[in-house]
Amino acid sequence: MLRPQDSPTRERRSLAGLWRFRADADGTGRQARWFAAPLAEAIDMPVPASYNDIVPGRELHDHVGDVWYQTTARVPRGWADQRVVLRFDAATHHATVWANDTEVMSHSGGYTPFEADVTGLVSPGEEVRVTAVVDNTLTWETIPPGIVEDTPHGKRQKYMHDFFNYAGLHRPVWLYATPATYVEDITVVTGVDGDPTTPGVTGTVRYDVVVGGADAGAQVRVRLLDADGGEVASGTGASGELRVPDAHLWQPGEGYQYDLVVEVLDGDAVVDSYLQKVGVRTVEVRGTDFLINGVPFYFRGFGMHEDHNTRGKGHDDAEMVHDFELLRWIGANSFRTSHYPYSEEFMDYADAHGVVVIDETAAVGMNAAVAQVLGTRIDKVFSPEAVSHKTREAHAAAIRELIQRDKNRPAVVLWSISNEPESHTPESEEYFQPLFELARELDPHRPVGFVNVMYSKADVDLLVKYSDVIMINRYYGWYASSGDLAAAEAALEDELAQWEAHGKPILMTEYGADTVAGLHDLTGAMWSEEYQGELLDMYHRVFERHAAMSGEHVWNFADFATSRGIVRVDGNKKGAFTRDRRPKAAAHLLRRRWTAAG
Ligand code: GCB
Repeated sequence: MLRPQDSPTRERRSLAGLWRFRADADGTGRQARWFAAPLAEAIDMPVPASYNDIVPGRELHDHVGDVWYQTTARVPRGWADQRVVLRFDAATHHATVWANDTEVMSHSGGYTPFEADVTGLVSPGEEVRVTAVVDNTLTWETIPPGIVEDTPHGKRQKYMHDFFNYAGLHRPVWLYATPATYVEDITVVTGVDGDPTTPGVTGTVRYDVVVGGADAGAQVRVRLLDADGGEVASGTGASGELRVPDAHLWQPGEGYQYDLVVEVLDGDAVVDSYLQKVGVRTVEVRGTDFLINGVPFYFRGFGMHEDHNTRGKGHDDAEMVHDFELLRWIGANSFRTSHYPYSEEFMDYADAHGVVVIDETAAVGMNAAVAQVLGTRIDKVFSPEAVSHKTREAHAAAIRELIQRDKNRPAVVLWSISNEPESHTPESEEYFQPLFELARELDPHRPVGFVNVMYSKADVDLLVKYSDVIMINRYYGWYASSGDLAAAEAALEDELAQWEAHGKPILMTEYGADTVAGLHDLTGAMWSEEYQGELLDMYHRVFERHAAMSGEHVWNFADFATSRGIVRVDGNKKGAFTRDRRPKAAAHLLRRRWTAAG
């Protein structure tokens, strides 16, 4: 699904701002048709933002079930004879949307966009009332999964992952207009002719355009412009390959992008025009090397979270640019979108600035042992009563929607289809094998993997054989060999040697220690800033002894909110930065290490 944009033939109107909002704890709003009138007893709610922390008190923070959002927007006068689309960049986790009194769409999956053609329901120059009911419930049939308990005190949401279940309209909402015949989809695949490390190499841009609407057979023209606006290649027809002599490659640290101007023609007249950014680069796994443009790439950075005070997972440009500036300051060259697809704004920024991304679905929490640590007991995760074939259908949809959304992004070099599932049982293998196949079929051009958990080590894991790279999260010195860095070092050493035997690149996708900013100790006490630094130093020492190591992503970029429980004090404290982005001592340590390397 293409992102809305302004172009010579297109316009968009943001519906960001204060919406009317009402929680619907009893779930009566649908029957009572709350969409059919101005929302009664409503409060103001900012969009985009998570609703949970906007109002003091437990009620909204812990709400389970439906909430209602409503706004009115005036459809621009100039949109007569246009196709008008209503688009939500995300609604967490399920939403049904009405334009005036008419239901126009429903969607499940909290981190990917959805849209509906509302042309027949709106009039240029008139107002349209947009209502969305958003349900934050997680069940065994959702991604991520969860369990709702009906208690005498109300519904309680349990989940098996370690970040707070922020919900609502986290990302922008748009009304946009296209001509009746329009560019519906674009797929680009880039490459180079010959050895990408040769100066002056010729780049290739394979493109496929889908035209939608009144005249789906209309003629297509494409032009590739360099960053100065000069035309470097052009073509006609819905599919083809452009050649770019002396290509300026997209590379880590330098997000050089070409503009692919895709035009739908009626004779000589341009009917629709869409600008697709294109970064020419190659990605390949060869032996234990992860190559970008033929050069071994070592991932330095973090598993992150979309997580901020007050707005929760709500997108905000200032917070986004600040987070990227902190990544730059610390010398990071990459991050993982742990544990769900991030906003398209965030991904655009990574593309534009050459920050490499491991792009992850929201399939997190399929693990009884991890659930136990976080306080939820599950007997058998991969079973008809828990993660079943129905969960897999939702998981497949999550993979499809992620790849569809991010397939053209140069920054994305690797898909992660799940974080820390149980991966040592025949049931987990049976569940995952078709999902690996699906991801490869959807994108034959990028490596695919999953993130392995410490409870499914090399001697028992059944899934790494389906992965192009080995991504592992390890907490020696924290959850295992707690506080004992000598034992932790030996165990880590031993494990890396075992993984190395697979002959694939190894990425440490998580390692770290909870650390209370300002807590200092000279006796090796856990939770202190000194311990976090000693633990990171120990890991780095071990990494340097293993040639297959292809990357280090510290857990986490910043402290973040989690559900309540006895293992978290005011959230997860493994950040190099605090939640309000102040550096802990570890941030300076990482900066020294990573800026020296890069
Ligand atoms: C993990 C998970 C991550 C947690 C982290 C922790 O393995 O992947 O979501 O937050 O450990 O701190 O426990």
